[in-house]
Amino acid sequence: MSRVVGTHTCRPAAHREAIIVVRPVVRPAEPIKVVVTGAAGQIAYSLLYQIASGAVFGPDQPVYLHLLDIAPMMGVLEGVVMELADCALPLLTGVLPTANPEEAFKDVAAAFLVGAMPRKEGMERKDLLAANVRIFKEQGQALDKVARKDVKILVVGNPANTNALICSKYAPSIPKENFTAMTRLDQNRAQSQLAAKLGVPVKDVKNVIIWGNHSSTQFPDASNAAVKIGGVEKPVTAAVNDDEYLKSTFVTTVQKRGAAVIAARKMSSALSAAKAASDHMRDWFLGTTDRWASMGVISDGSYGTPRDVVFSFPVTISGGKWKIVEGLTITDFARQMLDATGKELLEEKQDALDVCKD
Ligand code: NAX
Repeated sequence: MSRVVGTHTCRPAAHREAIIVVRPVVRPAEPIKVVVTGAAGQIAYSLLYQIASGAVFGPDQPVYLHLLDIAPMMGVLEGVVMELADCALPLLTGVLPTANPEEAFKDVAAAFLVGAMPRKEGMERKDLLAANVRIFKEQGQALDKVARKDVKILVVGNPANTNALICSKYAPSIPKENFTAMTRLDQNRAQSQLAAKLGVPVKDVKNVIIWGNHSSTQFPDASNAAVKIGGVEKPVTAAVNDDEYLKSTFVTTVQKRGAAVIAARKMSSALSAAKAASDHMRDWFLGTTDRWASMGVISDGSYGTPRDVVFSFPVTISGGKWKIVEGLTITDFARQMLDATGKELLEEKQDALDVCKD
């Protein structure tokens, strides 16, 4: 359908005729329901604004926010709801704060699963995994029951990859491809490190890959990355021209960046984590352009990785579907790194399955 929105007669008098300007009628999009868990926490505090302002689903897509946190945090959450109202955001059509997962996940099209138990002093990695895996089992069951079957789920809460796997296992009616884990913060960190090293704007570096687990075994890999210098695109490896740096300092800086932020800020990354979550979901909904994105996705065994763990791969996305980038060369060094992070994911998976048996 179209409608005439105006006429004008700007040609010389001799040729004067009405030019009819016809524009299609653009109906306002229906709001989509989007849930954020851990909504009273620090990542959500930055993330909610980005979602509600249009940075994730586009400037024409209204959103209805569902905010899930635990019962003791409902007072804090009330303050977050007040602040969202005070932002007077045109795309935000409503907010539902709740401590009930089934209410929170009802009919959602996108889920940011941020909420998790933080690591407390003296807590072993295994204890943290046990506590959080139980949360993601319960949330998987609730998603299975009440969410849209095409819901796109991003797990941020740690251990993100294994939480995503467990969540998927307990939501069998939702395709496995719809459960992803966040390694975009690691990708953004890696891209930023390379841009600084080469003295170029961050946008001029692309296709850095994060392989494997969002943990200290992740493999930040610059071997397929490209950089634009003086308008010409060239491999990052050639531009850096320092193999040792790319295999050691670059890798460990990215792996340990989260700890460095904690040491400086006395709190974990939140602003950058929220930005990365936005980037991940925006690319998933709206598509990647000329560059790859790294996402934890269910492994099909590509590149000799273990199947059926949530492993971070480079992907391209179109029409809301991700696809692992194929045909990359895996060097001996990369092989070792991929095997180490794959082994850790298999161990985490086994630990998580043991917890779920209880
Ligand atoms: P905060 O402790 O500030 O917030 C977490 C929120 O989750 C709290 O409000 C808490 O009440 C809530 N919560 C706990 N259990 C819940 C449940 N069962 N249902 C709903 N809400 C629940 O942590 P924040 O800094 O926001 O970090 C959140 C998670 O992100 C942590 O697990 C953290 O380790 C993880 N991160 C993951 C990153 C990634 O790249 N994948 C990077 C940043 C971050 O470290």
